[in-house]
Amino acid sequence: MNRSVFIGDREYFPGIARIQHEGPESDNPLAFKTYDPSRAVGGKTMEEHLRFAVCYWHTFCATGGDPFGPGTRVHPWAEKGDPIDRSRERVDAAFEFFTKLNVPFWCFHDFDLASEGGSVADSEKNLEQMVGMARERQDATGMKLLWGTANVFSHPRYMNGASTNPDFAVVAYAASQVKAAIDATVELGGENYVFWGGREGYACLQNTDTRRELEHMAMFLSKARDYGRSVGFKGTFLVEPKPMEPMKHQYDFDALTVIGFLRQHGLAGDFKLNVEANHATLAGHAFAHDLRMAADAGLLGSIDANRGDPQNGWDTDQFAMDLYDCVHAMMVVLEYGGLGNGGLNFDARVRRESTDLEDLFIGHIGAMDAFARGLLVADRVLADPRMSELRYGRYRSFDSGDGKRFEDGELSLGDLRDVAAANGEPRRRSGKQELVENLINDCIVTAC
Ligand code: XUL
Ligand code: CO
Repeated sequence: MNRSVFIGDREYFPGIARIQHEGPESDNPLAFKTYDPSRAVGGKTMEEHLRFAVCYWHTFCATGGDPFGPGTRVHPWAEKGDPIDRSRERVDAAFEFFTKLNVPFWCFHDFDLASEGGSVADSEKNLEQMVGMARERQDATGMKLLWGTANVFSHPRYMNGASTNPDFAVVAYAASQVKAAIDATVELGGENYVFWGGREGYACLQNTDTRRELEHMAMFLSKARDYGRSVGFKGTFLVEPKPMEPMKHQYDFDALTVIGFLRQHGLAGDFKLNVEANHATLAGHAFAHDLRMAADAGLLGSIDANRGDPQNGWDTDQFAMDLYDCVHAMMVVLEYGGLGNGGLNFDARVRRESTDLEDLFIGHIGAMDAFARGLLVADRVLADPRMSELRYGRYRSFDSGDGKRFEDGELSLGDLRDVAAANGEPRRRSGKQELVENLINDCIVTAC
């Protein structure tokens, strides 16, 4: 792919050239040690397996503010007084960053790409203008859109929810945004469209009609799906589970909750899941657990790659540097047959204390290397016949005889009792967890 390094009037990351693969011996913090886009792993290149995406909001909009203090990073693309000028400069900075980092995809919310206007029509106009500019930059650089979405959680009007708001006027307003964001996603050739229900939940159970709100959420998603299909969106709609924050309880609690909801409302044909690591851990699960639940249901769509911090029970959105997390995640992805038209979006932000612009690169490079290592290790682990024996061999008693008849629904509870009486006390079979863990550790050494 032929990509120029920067295409606007100004270079926003001077002194940083295109990030190259320099191999494990390199001590250059602005080089990949493991991620090599063209390296083949099991019949596909690393770029094809990992399908990395940079998110617009954390990387180009957020400056490090937290509930106790303002931002700490100064963005040279946010200096202009006029919001439209700022949006335009941000697009240039973003496409320079994408190109230098050498990622194939990006993701956005409507109002991190454009500024919100004073009316529905003004907001639509602002978004259309910025989509036009992003489209030109995509064409010039070869970048592709992994997904678009609408921010229907930040504005005060959404304080009680968007599609689940008790006030119909707010539900309709949210629909106007989702419609425009779907149009933008189609215009930019987006492969997916995401719904993260940031305020779809409640702060107080006693003042909430949960039954009605959940029905409204299903109706809203169905109408969004119908609209998307009517304007030619052929990609996948994704719901991103999260159990809480900002609300006390969010309806899209975790992967299994969302799977049940999609199936209950006949949405599972068009919708899949966008599983985010830090959301899974907030729900009390491992990242790989939620990935596995989505994969088992055939509904793993895409990934928001990040991590939390066990000492800090909120959504810290740190870059995914934990190698075990990446290995365990890639084991699920590879067994699933890959991410299809999904990808690995870095829904992650550098720390408030990381104030150099190069830290934006360093965070992404580290996580891209961590997932590349995860891919190599997972590929090695899954190719080891001991691993499949340790996992699937445990269930061999269901492959024939009474075990098979049980799976086929042919044995009653009484039949099962008779089998138990005839067999006597079952022999203990070791789960061999330590052996599984040792095997993965050995592969970490041999595969990287
Ligand atoms: C918030 C979050 C969002 C969604 C998109 O926790 O993950 O950025 O990914 O709205
Ligand atoms: Co996310």
